[in-house]
Parts: sequence; structure tokens; C-alpha cells
Amino acid sequence: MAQLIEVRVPDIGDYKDVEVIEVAVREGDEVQVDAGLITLETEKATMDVPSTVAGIVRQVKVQQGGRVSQGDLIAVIEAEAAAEAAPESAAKPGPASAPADGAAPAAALAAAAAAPASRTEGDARPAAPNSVPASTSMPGPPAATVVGPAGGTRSHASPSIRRFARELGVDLGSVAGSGVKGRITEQDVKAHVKRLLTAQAAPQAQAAALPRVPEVDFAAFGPVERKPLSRIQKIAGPRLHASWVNVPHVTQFDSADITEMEAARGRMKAEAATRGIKLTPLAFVMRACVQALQAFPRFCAALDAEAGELVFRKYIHIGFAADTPGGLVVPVVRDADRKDIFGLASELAALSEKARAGKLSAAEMQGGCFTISSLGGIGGTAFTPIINAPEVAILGVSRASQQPVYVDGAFVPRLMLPLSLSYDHRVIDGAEAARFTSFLCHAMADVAGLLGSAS
Ligand code: CAO
Repeated sequence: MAQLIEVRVPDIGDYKDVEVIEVAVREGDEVQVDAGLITLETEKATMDVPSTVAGIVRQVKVQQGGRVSQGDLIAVIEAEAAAEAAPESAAKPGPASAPADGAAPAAALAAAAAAPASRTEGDARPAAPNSVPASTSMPGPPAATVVGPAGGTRSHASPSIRRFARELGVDLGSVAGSGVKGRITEQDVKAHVKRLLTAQAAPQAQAAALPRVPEVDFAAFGPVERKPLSRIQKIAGPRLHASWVNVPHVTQFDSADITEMEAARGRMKAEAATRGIKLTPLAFVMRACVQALQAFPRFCAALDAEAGELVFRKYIHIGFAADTPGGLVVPVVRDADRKDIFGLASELAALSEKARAGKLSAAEMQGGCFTISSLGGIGGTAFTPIINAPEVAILGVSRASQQPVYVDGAFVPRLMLPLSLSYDHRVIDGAEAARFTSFLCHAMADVAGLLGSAS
């Protein structure tokens, strides 16, 4: 039959208000006889107070950092009658750790161990040492127990090792014991600390390996003014830096003949305007990217370096860099493969407007597989965009210009769009990148294909 047993602080000599430095059990834990319940520390010794019964801990009455004296209630344990410790088994003498000077506490503890077991009123059976039923009508004096060998339900270690661990700030619960029956040794604690220090040192060593930009006192050369980075810059900066230092970037340059594409856009502008849509080259570029990503799904994948796998996405969400007063943001056009030119143009315009107004939701900037960074409306001939990791490629678009192109034995003026594709060389080979940009150039030259219905 189950019985509630109170386990109390045994005779601990002359000590009073001794600090509880560890509580080794929680409510619901199963404990065995001699398993450490709490660890006490006097100025001379550390001692474990073991359970005198086997059972389930129903209540824990002490807290780490609290103070206890002889007779104070430690825990209430629901014990099977048969599981209660026999007095002789619980009366094994010996402090958990010898006091530093080997004097009084050891004697006190040994005396405590030798004290007779008490019986509780109304209990015909011999009571376990230091145990009384939880009932308040049974106030019997706390019986003696031993401060026996250390060992809690979570970590088994001698008091000296516990003290050693505490001095180093080590949580013994996270240390694997290599001693007999999983006991934690001094070596285990040292090895654990070494591992933690090595792990902490690794990123620092990595950071330290980056050469630092020299700090300059700019004010020494003329007046200066300091302004804080925008919120967006504070968020985007570390991400760009992480991509820059983690991803081996290569940029492939190409130029697409968009003479026919721009002619078609010119013809379509009026119709777009009647629908309230501003048709810019970006919608056409995005449509060409959809076709390229369908043909080269690796550019839409992500690298799981730890698993040594590529994650192929079965959707095509394309982000585009937008320049806003607050800084650079990347709204994402979801399911770009299901939208035609007008659908893409209207979504690009809506997201751009929201971006400039600072009204994009977090969801509208998540889930991208590939990014387009178009500086074409501003200028430039080429640039090297930073990959929006964990994506593996980004297409930079610069300003289109009329260029002489040699066709059928003569130079003819063609509107050429400069493309700059940065890619993660761990995932994409140079040849594949060149095929991708060639594909893009053909797709942009094939106006009928671009205007075809979305998949
Ligand atoms: N070549 C020549 N002209 C171009 C062009 C190109 N590649 N791309 C756009 N244009 C023209 C457009 O046709 C438009 O002219 P019209 O009104 O005569 O048609 C004009 O430039 C302005 O276009 P837009 O900027 O309004 O629209 P968009 O769709 O081209 O671009 C957006 C939208 C949000 C991408 C753009 O406004 C933007 O913010 N670009 C900056 C992106 C950026 O900062 N990238 C860098 C990231 S890394 O720091």
C-alpha cells in the first residue's frame, strides 16, 4: 500500500540554518533509497542528504539557497510500504564528504547515523529513519538518518566533485559521468569545461581571424556629424555581412537583347494604364526568371550544408530589392509562376508602394526562393549583388542602353540589358550559371514566350 513519508533533515551536529546548495529532486521524480535529495554546505563540509525511502516525490519543501536545520521537512515521498528502507540499510555511516579538517562534522554525522530509528504513532511497522507519515497529526520527532554517499536522481557525483563543479559554475546535470554507474568524476567536469570553452572560442577565433578596419578619429580632419543607422539597416546589415562572409559568391555577367521586349512593353502600356497598372521592364524580367527557374530548379533550391543536401522548393516565390527611405527591403511576389505580365506588374507596383510607405508585413518579405535587384531605373552598367542567403542566387539588373550589335555582317543598334547573376558556388557551377544567364537572354528576346499564359 502506498504511504506518504516525510523526510526530514537529520542530526547534523551543532549546525543550524545550513544552506541548501542543491535540490536534486523535483515533484514527480522517482527516488531510490540513498539517492541524494538535497546537498547542504557548512563552512567546513558539503553533505548530501539521501532519501530513506524509495518512491515518488510528492512534495519538495526546500529550495536551493534556502536554509535548514535538523528536523526541517525536506520532502514528502509516496512510498510503497515494502520499498521503505530497512533501518539497518539506511544507517550506513559516513558523511558524504569529510570535512576539511576531518573534525566535528564527521563525528556529528557519524553520531547521527548511529541514532535509532524513530517510530511514528499509529504505525505498527518499524519506521524508516527520519521518516514520518505526512499527516499533521503525527508530529513525531525527526528520526536520524545518514548523510550518505552522494547521488541524486539526475547526476551522481561525490560532494567534493559537486563543490568543484559549483566553483567552476558547471551544471552537473549537463555533464556525462564516466565513473562507476555513471558517476561524475573530476575528469568529467574538466572535460566538460574544456568542451564549452572550445565551443565558445571557435566563433571568436573566426571573428578574430577577420582583419579589422582601422578606427579613425574623423573629427581630427574636420567637422563631423553622427546619425544612427535606420532600423532596416540595422537588421539588413548583419544579414548581408553573414551572406558575404559565409557564401562563396561568383558573379556571372551577360546582356540580353530587349529591343523587341521593350517594343512590346511600349505597345502594352496603354492597355496596362486602363487597368491601372504601370508596366515597367521588371515585370518582364521577373517573367523570364520564372521560366529560367523552372528550367534550372537548382537556382530555386537551398543548401542544407550539415545534412549535405539541397532542398528543392516546389514553389516559385521571387523577391525583389526595393529602395525605400528607410533602407533596402525585399518584398516577395508569391507564386510568381502563376502570374502573367500584368499580374506581376500590378503586384510589383503594389508591393513597391507598400515598401516605400514602410507598410510591408513580415510575411510579405518571407519565403523567397530567388531575388532580383533592379537598379535599371537608376543607372549603372553592372554590379555584384550579394545573395539573399539562404537563397543561392540573385539577379542584378542594370540600365538598358543602345549598343552596337554585329548582325549579319553589320553593326545594328540594339537595346541591351546588362545582367549580373551572383550565385553560391557551393551549389551552382560556373557552367550552369552561364547556361542560366544565356537562357534568361533568350527568354527576354522571345516576347511571345514571355507573354504566354502563366503555368
Ligand atoms: N533599364 C532602363 N530603364 C529602366 C530599367 C532598366 N533596366 N528598369 C526600369 N527602368 C525605367 C522604367 O521603365 C521606368 O521608366 P518609365 O516610367 O519611363 O517606364 C523607370 O525606370 C522607373 O522604374 P521604377 O523604378 O518605377 O520601376 P521598376 O519596376 O523598374 O523598379 C523597384 C521598382 C522597386 C525595383 C525600384 O523602384 C527600386 O527600388 N530599385 C532599386 C533596387 C535596389 O536598391 N537594388 C539594390 C539592392 S543592393 O543594394
